[in-house]
Amino acid sequence: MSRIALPTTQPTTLARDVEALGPAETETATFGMGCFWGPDALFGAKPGVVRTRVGYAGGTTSEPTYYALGDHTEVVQIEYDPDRWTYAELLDVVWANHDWTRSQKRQYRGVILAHDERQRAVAERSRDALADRTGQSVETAVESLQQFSPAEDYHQKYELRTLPVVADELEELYGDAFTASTVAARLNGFAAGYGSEGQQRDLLATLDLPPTVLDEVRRRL
Ligand code: MHO
Repeated sequence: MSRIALPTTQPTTLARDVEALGPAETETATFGMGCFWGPDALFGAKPGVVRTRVGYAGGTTSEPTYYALGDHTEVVQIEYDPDRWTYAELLDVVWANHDWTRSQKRQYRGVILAHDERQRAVAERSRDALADRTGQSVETAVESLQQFSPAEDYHQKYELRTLPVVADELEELYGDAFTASTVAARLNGFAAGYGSEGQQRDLLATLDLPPTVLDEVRRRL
């Protein structure tokens, strides 16, 4: 399954961003956990998560969009450092952050979309262990990922867009690479209230952004 594609021409800020925050090898995971804005921010704030994006998957219709979703589901796709996260640990975050006891309408259903047989086996084990531990039936599905369609730009890093001064500046700096930026993923998470104060302070100290933008982030965190 393909990685989250980085544009071939990378602005210098992105190169620095990847160097500072990205490992050489990453793995990819895809989860449906309700409206995709929330998990984009939840995972984006976590150290060891290198990139996030939201999109539509889990269905069969071609070229889904927000208003023509077909049988797809809103999902978050994350690229993570396998030295810092196991897939099973990511699944623990998934279970803890959506209601897996209830079946939802298809747009918002809980679904773990495995990228390969190994992920699928780990997900099935994790699901079965959860059911055993709690005595409840797990409504969240485990399936194999067939296709992923990125959502419209205005859904990407949605929480960060509530800080337009910051989102606009980053979009200008990063261009097409905005969604794939680790910095945008982190700030999106921070904007939603995720991440410790120390983590927020440390990241902000490394960013080569205009003082007006940094002030705006600090004011709003
Ligand atoms: N319609 C809901 C969820 C949006 S999510 C991208 C809202 O406006 O909050 O489906």
